[in-house]
Amino acid sequence: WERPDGGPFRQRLLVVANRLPVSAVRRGEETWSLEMSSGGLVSALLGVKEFEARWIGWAGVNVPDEVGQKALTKALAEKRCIPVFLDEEIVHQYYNGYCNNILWPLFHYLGLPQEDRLATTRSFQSQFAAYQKANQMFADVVSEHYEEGDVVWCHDYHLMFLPECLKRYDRKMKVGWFLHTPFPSSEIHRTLPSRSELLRAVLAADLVGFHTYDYARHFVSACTRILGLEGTPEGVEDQGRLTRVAAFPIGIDSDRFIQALELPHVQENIKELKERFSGRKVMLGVDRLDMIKGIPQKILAFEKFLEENAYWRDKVVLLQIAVPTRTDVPECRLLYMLDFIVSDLLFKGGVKVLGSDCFTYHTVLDYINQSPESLVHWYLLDYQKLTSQVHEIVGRINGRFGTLTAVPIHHLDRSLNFDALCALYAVTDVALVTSLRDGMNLVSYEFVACQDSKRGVLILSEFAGAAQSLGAGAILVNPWNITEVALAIGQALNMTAEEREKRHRHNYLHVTTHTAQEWAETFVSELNDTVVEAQQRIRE
Ligand code: ADQ
Repeated sequence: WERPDGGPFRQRLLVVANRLPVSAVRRGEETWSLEMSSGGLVSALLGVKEFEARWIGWAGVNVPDEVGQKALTKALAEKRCIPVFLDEEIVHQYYNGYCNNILWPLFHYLGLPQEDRLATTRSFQSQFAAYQKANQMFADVVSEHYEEGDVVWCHDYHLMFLPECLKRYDRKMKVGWFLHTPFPSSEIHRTLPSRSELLRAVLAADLVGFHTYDYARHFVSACTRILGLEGTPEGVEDQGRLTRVAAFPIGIDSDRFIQALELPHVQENIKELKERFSGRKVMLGVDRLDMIKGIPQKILAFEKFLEENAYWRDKVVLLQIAVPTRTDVPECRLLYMLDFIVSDLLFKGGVKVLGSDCFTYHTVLDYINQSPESLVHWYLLDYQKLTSQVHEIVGRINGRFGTLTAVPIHHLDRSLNFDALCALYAVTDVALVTSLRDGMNLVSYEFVACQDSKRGVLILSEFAGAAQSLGAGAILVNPWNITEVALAIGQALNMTAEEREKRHRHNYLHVTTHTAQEWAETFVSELNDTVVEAQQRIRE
């Protein structure tokens, strides 16, 4: 492995995440087209100059045939990516099931499957087994490519078992694990049936990282309360072996945003947006359409603000950009299954009217539980419910406060390209980030990076990790309290230029100095140091 400038790299780094940073589309039996995605993790690692990084992960497609697998492996190698091939059944049980239906809601304080999701609780064991199996499949691929001295960095809640699998393969492997979501209070974690196994598996890592000190503290408490281990200021100790636990708050590649604003077509776009919304203050929400992002609550707070502030009704517009998420199981497949289930119920006379109220989940659920189609997961329904709920609220508010020429809310169910996103951030007066829980929330960072000429106001949920870094410059809110958020909107719109300047300076300094590259460098060098210290301790 060599650097593009010909010099030697300090070290090889194997980054293991559930998804590779590329989308793969099959064009022929042996032909694949690949597109690199540009998430925070990708740009963070691109900026890490000292390490030669390889990605290991699932390409997001089912490739059952050997010819296709070989061709995809070859194409991915050019992008420094190594695929893990997961079949459909494993993806359903491990990814849709255990990761997204159990761990994701639990880690965001939405609890374990509730009453109308009991079917998933019953299939918990098989999902957990699939989770362990999938983690072992990732470990097998890592071990094929691992060379002594490599650093292996595992990412996120999908791969909590990976550190244990890797250490079983080679005890001397340098293994770090980082969680991108919150780690919940130990009182929440202890409700998880597989609570101990997961904690022990993570503790096999040398270094365990979180976005905030709170999450790190919660993890240590879970280990002390649930496993009875000893928590120290350094981490968790088990029979003389220390697993280091620490906070590594992620950042963004702020220069990329700042430089994009200088591009002529972005400047042109900014000009168009300013003309389009002239005479109105622009409020912006950019989120993946996910339960944790608090989109309905945000829109209801905006409605309350309009209700109580008639003066602002024709002077403010909310742009809500919500990119659909977790669409890995095609909607048509889900609809087909539901159609199949409902027709069968109708046939049996189980459901009389198919209105939303009469379409009782309990009845359908019992059916699903006995049916071979039980792979339908309720979280998918939750995501669909969320989409229609948001559409309904937006429609109502626009009907209520809109005029023939303007509506108060523009809601888009789609993703924007990077340049368009930067232009939007730059013309925004008030950004609304009202996540109900969020590991960090990079949208708040991106907004701040693009605001150096406008000095807009950030309204930020106190339940986003970013509240700990941008709290002093933002207006912090409890997103569940719609009245409080409505008041914050008024405060932001009426804020003096002097106050905005002061708050913006604080946040801008933070965002431009605590970058994604710095985050990645710090984690990897801390991991190296941790391993060296552990070896010294053993020698002593
Ligand atoms: P996410 O939940 O995806 O990440 P976030 O940190 O806000 O949340 O990052 C979202 C990214 O997607 C941002 O870069 C944003 O620009 C982009 N994005 C969102 N909606 C978009 C849209 N409509 N169009 C275009 N781009 C859009 C998880 C955790 C977070 C944590 C990150 C990183 O849930 O809490 O901050 O990982 O660790």
